[in-house]
Amino acid sequence: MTDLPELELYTFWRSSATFRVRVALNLKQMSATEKVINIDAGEQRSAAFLRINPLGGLPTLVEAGHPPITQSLAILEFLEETRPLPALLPADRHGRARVRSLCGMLASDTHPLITPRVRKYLTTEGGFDDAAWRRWQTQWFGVGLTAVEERLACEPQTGLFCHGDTVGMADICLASLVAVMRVFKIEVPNTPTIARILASCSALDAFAHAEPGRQVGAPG
Ligand SMILES: N[C@@H](CCC(=O)N[C@@H](CS)C(=O)NCC(=O)O)C(=O)O
Repeated sequence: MTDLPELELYTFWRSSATFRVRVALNLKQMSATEKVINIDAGEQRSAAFLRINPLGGLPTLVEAGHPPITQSLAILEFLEETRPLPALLPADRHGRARVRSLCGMLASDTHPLITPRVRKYLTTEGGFDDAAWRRWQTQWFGVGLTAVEERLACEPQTGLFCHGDTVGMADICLASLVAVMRVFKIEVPNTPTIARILASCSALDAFAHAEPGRQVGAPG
């Protein structure tokens, strides 16, 4: 792969946003050297990592000689432009808008509510105990997935995957949310279209190899 840039990916095994990038790299047969930032040990708040990603979030992708790229959706778009095939976005602009909209519902509106920094704030400043945090996670994962299910179930563009019969960015975002729900043992609401699409995703090596439990640092 001499035509491809040398990449480093800052990761943590159970990071949902990092899962997205791993799947995209796998689908595009690209590779990145992983650098583990241990969220459980608070390494994302270290001065060294905050210089790379001032919000202290994973993932971050670095191409030698260029500024770090933060935000998983920006990274997915960067990978798409770096290696266009297989395409993770549809060819038509309405299709691309739909896929980006589904990605936004999952990665921008749902996932941020359950990140470690939100947990830290709610448990130290907001009076949340473990049970309250669990209810919070269940609530916001549930709201996000139910809304996405409503769209996927009734929009004609839905196919074997979120958009047509080809795997793409919306599937990656969908699978990333459910992967972390499984890690935290959060019950997935009854969402049959999502369940069917996730079964198609899980059958692909690109998704299977990105599973949190298979990453460096995952509990045995
Ligand atoms: N919107 C960001 C989310 C980044 C993010 O919050 N990542 C989580 C892991 S999935 C994280 O590193 N959290 C650290 C913290 O909240 O302290 C993205 O899509 O990259």
